[in-house]
Amino acid sequence: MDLATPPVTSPSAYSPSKETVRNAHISGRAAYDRLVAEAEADHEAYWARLAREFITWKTPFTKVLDERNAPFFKWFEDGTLNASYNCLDRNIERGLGQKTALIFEADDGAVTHVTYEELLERVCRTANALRSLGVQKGDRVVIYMSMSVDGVVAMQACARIGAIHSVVFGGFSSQALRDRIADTGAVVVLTADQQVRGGKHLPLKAVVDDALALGGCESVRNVLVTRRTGGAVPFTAPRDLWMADLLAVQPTTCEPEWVSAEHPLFLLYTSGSTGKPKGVQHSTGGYLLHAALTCKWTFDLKPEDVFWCTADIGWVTGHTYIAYGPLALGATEVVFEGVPTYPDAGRFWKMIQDHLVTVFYTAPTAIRSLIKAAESTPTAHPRNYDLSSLRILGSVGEPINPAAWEWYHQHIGGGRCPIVDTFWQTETGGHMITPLPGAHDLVPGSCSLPFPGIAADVVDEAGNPVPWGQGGILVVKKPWPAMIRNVWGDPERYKSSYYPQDFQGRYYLAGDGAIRDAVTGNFTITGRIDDVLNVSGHRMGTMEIESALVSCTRLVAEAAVVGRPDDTTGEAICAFVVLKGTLPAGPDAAAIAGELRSWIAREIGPIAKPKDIRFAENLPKTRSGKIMRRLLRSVAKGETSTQDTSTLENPAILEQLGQAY
Ligand code: 6R9
Repeated sequence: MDLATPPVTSPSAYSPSKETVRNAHISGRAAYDRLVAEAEADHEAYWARLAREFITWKTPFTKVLDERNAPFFKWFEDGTLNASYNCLDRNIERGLGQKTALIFEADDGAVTHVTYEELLERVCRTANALRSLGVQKGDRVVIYMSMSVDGVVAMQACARIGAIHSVVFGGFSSQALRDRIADTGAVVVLTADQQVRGGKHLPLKAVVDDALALGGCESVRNVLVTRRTGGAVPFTAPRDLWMADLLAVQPTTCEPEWVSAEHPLFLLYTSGSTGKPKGVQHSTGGYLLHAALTCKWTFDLKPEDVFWCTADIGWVTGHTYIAYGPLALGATEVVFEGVPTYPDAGRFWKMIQDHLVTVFYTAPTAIRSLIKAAESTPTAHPRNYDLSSLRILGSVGEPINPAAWEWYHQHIGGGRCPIVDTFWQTETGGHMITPLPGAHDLVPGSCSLPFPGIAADVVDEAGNPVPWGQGGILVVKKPWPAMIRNVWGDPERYKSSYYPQDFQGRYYLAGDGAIRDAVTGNFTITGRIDDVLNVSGHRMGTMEIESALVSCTRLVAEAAVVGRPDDTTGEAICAFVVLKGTLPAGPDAAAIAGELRSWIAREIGPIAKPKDIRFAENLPKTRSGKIMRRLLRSVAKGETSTQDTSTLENPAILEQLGQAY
């Protein structure tokens, strides 16, 4: 290294190799700059060009962006298309019928290859089955399934007939499932008898039954059940139907429903800072465009690649980068049913080796836990596996800390694979700020620069740009095709959450803070600026967990929930609880904490269980009665607070709150 000319900013920047640059779709920084300039010169023309290139339209659009009813933007509205046609038939017409679309690896290691032709046939039969039950364009279908070929088929089948799917993560409880079914007004629920994770059989159909029994789901006419384990499940005729019986009598082709580009493709529930989860509504045309485009440019996806995104179809990453993006490009992708630590923590590395994965996309929380495992169990170390097929690595869901980045780069990528740290959200549909492997220098901890055509910036509370080097609020200044269209059934909430009056409704508010590097302009995301927690890459509202706690009326009088930093999960949930009875201590407190954790698992799902539960006779409040969350956050971190506590009614509670169960 030439010490005479030290780099001005990022001392640990990695430049892409000449070969990576030469072969990349977006080859070199100048190519990136040209795209950015093209979008800046004419935002609509830029997106229209790509929409014509990436999507096969039944009827071409004549108008690109409609801003008349801003912030309810419309893109390509008079164009018609079908998402499933674009992901399946179109590839077969291009001669890819025999190409493997999905490499499915089950929990027990059994592998199934599904070609594009086979996938199309399964999708058509399922689509016909839905139609035979009267499911029509615009009807909502809830999918409560685990990672499986059937899960992807279910999503594509809905798209084929213009039904709006809403996938609910298989780890959510019956209560959470009920809330989502009721909010969507779904007519059909697709599920499986059971799911298999880490060698264990876990219920799915039984949870659906419980959810429907909770009431409010009268819109549901049928529950279609796929057999996964063959385990005994409750069955209520004529509402419940076995999928296999229905499929056996269906034709193998199915005419797609051609829909407007603005027709909703899916709803996906995600946590906000207040109230219940919001049903994020996505469009068909704009969403599919960004899914395909970002798959191609961010992952530099080529026909010979084997792509593996480890996300679950219950999250947006599994929608864009499993169910739609790779298929829209005619790629081969791995779909994995199980968990990274079963049968041991070498599972991911073995699968990369076995399936010759070239592009691997996972979450920092998985990397951090596998680092720990590799350090404690030598046999699970990636050095035991041949990972030379890898070409590009990706990260998503939360900030990746530089130490995890370096380990990922060195031990998984062999020091040669660029890491794309992709910042985006359920609401954005696809990548927003991310390196492109052949265009950007990589700086661990930074997601680099906006995807071409995404007008991301950092502003202050009044909406004025802040200078590079100063932290602020992340906004997007122009609409983009894949953006959220609405909060299902609640347009006011859409407006107030994403286009707040703080910025005169001009900018999309992401809900994250960010800072741009003083010299390069690279973005670093500094975390949520609202009451949303990110635990292992899963978004959760503190209010949601609080209301679940206080709904345990037998025990809980009051509760406050905050996040605190955690080495493995990024953030951990810390709950402060005032009980109805006397303040417990020792084993009594531990037992009640255990009870409350099970309660949360039942109300929301195991992912929402607080890591710490702390009991006190009271919560710290301001004179006006507001819970002092900032104080609770420092208590949760174990900091000795320098904050003013003179307003506390009972300072002794601070000591009580220090004890975690
Ligand atoms: C795709 C997804 C969105 C929130 C987002 C932000 C955090 C996601 C990130 C990241 C830093 C990254 N986030 N990717 N933070 N760097 N590369 O995760 O969607 O579940 O809606 O979460 O996750 O805080 O606002 P979603």
